[in-house]
Amino acid sequence: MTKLPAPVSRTTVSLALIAAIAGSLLFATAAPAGILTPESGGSPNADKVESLYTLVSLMGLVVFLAVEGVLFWSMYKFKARKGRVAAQIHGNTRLEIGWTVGAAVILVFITAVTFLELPGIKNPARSDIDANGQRAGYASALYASTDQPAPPGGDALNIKVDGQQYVWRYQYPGPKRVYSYVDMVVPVGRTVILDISADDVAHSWWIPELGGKQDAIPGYTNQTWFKASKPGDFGGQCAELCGRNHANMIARVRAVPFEEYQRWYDQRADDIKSAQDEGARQRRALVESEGAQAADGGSGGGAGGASAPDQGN
Ligand SMILES: [Cu+2]
Repeated sequence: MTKLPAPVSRTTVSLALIAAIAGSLLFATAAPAGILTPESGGSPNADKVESLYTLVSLMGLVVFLAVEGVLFWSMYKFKARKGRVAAQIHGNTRLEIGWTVGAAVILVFITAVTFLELPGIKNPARSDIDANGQRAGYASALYASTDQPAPPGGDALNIKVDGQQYVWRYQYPGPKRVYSYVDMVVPVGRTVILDISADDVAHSWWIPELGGKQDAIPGYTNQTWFKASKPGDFGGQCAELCGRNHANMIARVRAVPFEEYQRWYDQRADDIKSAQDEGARQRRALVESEGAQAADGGSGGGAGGASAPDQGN
């Protein structure tokens, strides 16, 4: 008879489980996401999300410590002894009024800070620089109101974000035809408004340090915004399970000084233009050579089969 392996003790299993959970948290670099509070520091809206979160969490912590404190103190102070019967007390008007009012005060506080912070999260902030990279005039401060969707003065860089299985595509405004994939390049200090949509299935735009998530849904356009407050790379990830390659659908926002953005924009426009010219040249050559073959009585499909591929995008 074969001998069965010795049973594993419960302690060993629990220790192994704890080690596995701790290990996966430690080594999944993106998972801690700021560990205690949401990631922030890249854009004013992300900062406001973080401060709102911190305020409410601190409040929760105070309540938690108070409740647990009273619980443990009571457990110690009034612990049962043999033969003792616990006093059966019912209804203490002062206590009941006390914790009802206390809970109401907490809710009022949470409501107040939420309504104070929400406009700064929802409404785009004023651009620091205008479309030419000049420091924006603050003379139009009269337009600043807390509930308007467009940034004060309507001055922003409007980028179209398009989710596709499994890549993000960005279309930039301006006189030239400029688009890019995965990496979005933006000037520091300029409010960026994103028009987010999708081509195929639902995706979700998410760069944690630059603010909240926004769904990318085919046929709909959702908006969100950010204003990079410093140069740097801000990484993100599609936040809606969109298919087998969802995990590879990363995004990155590269915030650069305005002059660098302008250089990148011009260079990118030139690259796209020359790639399209080259594509058009090759298509012409193909059609011509197939035409020549057909004239020679070649057995190839002839011009009928030479449909030029779509030049879009
Ligand atoms: Cu996706």
